[in-house]
Amino acid sequence: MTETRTPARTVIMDHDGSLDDLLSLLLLTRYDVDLKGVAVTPADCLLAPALSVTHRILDLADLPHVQVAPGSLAGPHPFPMAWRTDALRVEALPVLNRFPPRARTPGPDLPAHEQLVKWIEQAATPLTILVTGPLTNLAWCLDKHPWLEQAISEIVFMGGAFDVEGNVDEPGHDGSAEWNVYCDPKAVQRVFATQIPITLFPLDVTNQVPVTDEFVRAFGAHYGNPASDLAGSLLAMTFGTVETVGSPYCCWDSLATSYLAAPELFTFDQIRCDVVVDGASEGRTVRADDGRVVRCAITVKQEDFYRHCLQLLT
Ligand code: AGV
Ligand code: CA
Repeated sequence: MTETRTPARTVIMDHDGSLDDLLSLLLLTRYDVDLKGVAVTPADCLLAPALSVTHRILDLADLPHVQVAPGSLAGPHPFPMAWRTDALRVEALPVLNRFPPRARTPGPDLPAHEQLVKWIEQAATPLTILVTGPLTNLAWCLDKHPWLEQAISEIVFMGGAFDVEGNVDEPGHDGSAEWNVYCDPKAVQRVFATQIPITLFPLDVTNQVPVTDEFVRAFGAHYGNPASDLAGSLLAMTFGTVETVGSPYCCWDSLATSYLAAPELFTFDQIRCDVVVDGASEGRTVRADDGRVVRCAITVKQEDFYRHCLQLLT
């Protein structure tokens, strides 16, 4: 008798194409999850190369049937262009150009926010939605079709900053916000207004996993393995962030993603929080007694996280 294996979760990913989002997608393809679709939001990326890279990563993982939807909505605060061009360089990496892109069945080509509605409606089991960029698409869905709330069992979101500095360095801003929230604070407010369980990975926990020299170079020992070469290349391209931005590139999104396969790496607290939607602290996440309860990652076993990535990607 053949054994039928039920994947632990059905997942939709909504990413925004930065190096770390792409590493996260690669990680996700190695997990025992049923990946229903991938939305690409033109936030921390240029849409065209980020879409192309998304397809190429799914090809590399032998998942060419997974649907990909191009985002057409963007939050009010665009990401710095110097960051958004990363996907252009990734798209040209030899490891993603070994073969021409695989043939795909032509899809309905709906924009990501509309496709998200379809994916959620079609899902037979409650979904996990992993968001590693702004919450723009998901907020639109929940606003236009509030009943979709019932079909979502968990939102896993990389965003926010509570007891640490933010990473927004823009004129007139006080620096207290994290970029995924700052890009579209009202989207976060809309998602917070639902009853859907949210598991949050703010800078407080992602600061614990900077991209270290040792972590990046460990991929060298596996040279020739495509997934490892891609992961090592994505991570190597993060170098220079300390010199240009003043703080290290961290495994922001990949940390949130790893929770789907390795929740035991984390400790969590239930916290009540809110988001500031205007003024100099726009996009700041704050603790608030009357705020919405989220399950917030507090600590991570750092070395176990790096080991987890290396094991899955080599
Ligand atoms: O704030 C972290 C989010 C994550 O989703 N992104 C990067 C990750 O994809 C924005 C960001 C903050 N600092 C950055 C960022 C940097 N130095 N380069 C590129 N993106
Ligand atoms: Ca991101």
